Amino acid sequence: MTETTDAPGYPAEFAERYRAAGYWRGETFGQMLRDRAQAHPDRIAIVDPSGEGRRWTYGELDLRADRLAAGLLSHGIGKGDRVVVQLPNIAEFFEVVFALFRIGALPVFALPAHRETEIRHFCAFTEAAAYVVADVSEGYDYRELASKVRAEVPTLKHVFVAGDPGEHTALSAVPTEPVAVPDAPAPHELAFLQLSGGSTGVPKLIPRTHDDYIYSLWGSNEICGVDENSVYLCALPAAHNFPLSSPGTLGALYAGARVVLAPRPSPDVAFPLIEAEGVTITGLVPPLALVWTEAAAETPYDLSSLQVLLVGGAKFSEEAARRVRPALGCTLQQVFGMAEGLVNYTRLDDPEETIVTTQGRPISPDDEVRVVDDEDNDLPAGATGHLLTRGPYTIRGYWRAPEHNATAFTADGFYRTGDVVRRTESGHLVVEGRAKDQINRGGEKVAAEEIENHILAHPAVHDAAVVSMPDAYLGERTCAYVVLREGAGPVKSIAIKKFVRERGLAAFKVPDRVEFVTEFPQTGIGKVSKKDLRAAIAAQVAAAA
Ligand code: J2J
Repeated sequence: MTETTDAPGYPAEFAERYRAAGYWRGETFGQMLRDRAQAHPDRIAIVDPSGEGRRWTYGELDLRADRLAAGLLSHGIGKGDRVVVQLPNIAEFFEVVFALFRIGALPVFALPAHRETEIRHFCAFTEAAAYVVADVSEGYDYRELASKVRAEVPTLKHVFVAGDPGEHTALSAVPTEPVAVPDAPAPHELAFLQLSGGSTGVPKLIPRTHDDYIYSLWGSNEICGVDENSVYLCALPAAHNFPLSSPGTLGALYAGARVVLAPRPSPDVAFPLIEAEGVTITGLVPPLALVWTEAAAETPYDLSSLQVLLVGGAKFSEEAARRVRPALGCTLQQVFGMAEGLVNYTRLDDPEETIVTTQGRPISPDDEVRVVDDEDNDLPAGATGHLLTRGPYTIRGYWRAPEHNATAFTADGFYRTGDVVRRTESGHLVVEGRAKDQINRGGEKVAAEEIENHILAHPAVHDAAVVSMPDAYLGERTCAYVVLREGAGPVKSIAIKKFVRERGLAAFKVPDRVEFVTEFPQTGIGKVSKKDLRAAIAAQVAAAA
């Protein structure tokens, strides 16, 4: 068992099976980078066009990770310590995470969009020893955010800043001469904590091991055709599980390929990089894939190197999917994945109909997939129901969340994905809906309960219910239904939005629309009927269109 008090591990019989089957290769991230650097030190690993532009070879990335690892150790950061990493798509992201991997400290992957409330929670809940940020990115000063959080979280001893450190410590001042790492992590141990999209009041943390995550990388590489000649463009935020691992930047590094970092995913930034670097593969969420297919028609840039476009994170409509190959001249690969584990891909040689109408099939022959009814009974082939899964890279429980784990997983260890799917005869999954109380805003996940709690803190609010509303561009946006307190004066929707924003949340969580009502529709058992609210706002949106 890899069981710890922090996170339920894989039962011994499963771990043995996954090792025997060759899925778990007994590698760690730290050693993996060392092996690649020794095999081909002069090959380019990371291209970062920001600033002056940087091109780090595998040898350089390896040495930087070693030096930073030594510096972090000298700052008292060591095995098992948590370090919240909130960096944009810059080369330092990889220097930092590989340094942490090497010493066995656990990166906690925050997104650049996260703000004070989220970062405070990640730092406090994980009792983080350090927080790593960029100085200023996209006009936002992360050093100020760090100062606030540091004042509030006693365990947080260090803030390291890529760039001008202000009152904190410059990341560039940390590296020292490489040292032998005491107690280097073992393959079955935790490598990092990833964030869940979540449906609960605060985001849950996902504990991933070296063994399990590395399997998802090389498994993805095989399915997506990533090898040492590939060039992966990281257009989405690097910390997100999709661009990190499906096959993502870490998959590309595993293959000895080249990673190109796009500071933003828009065509005006990404297309020139595709031409200049000969990008062969990249991943996008559906709204961006639509923007790219439209922009490709008029672009002066040569996109002919692009072989594969992965699209996932939210449902890609069949109509949009059909446009990819004609517009971009590459193969579409739909990917339906989750930071908790299971990742499905359409295969490169699947018939075009399968590619445009399904969300793929699992990476592993040992990914167990069940489609069940509300009582966990298996449904007949082809029926639509809840997706449960267990397998060699799917977690058995969230980090420090025993109560939540009791319901988020079945007694025999299947993860309840909250997704509603149908399985085709070929074993491909079609995502038909969602049972979890979450809004999927073009791939960005918003937990309804989290936003409801923030709205409820408003003094004039009696009750709040957040639901999805259809949106032509993002697929879904958020609509907050609000019941005001009796006697509360008039409140405008803009005031509710401003209130939520000022509570220090990622901008994508601010409700797109606020509707005031005097009461909520009820279900038979007296709960708020979100189904009715969704139907009501969908009708209103349709009528206005
Ligand atoms: C419909 N819903 C999808 C799809 C994810 C690869 C790709 C995506 C993620 C990801 C990831 C979907 N169609 N193609 O981690 O490695 C929704 C489902 C799922 C949830 C997971 C990866 N692809 N989804 O999106 O942890 O609801 O991971 O359960 O952010 O996104 O969200 P997340």
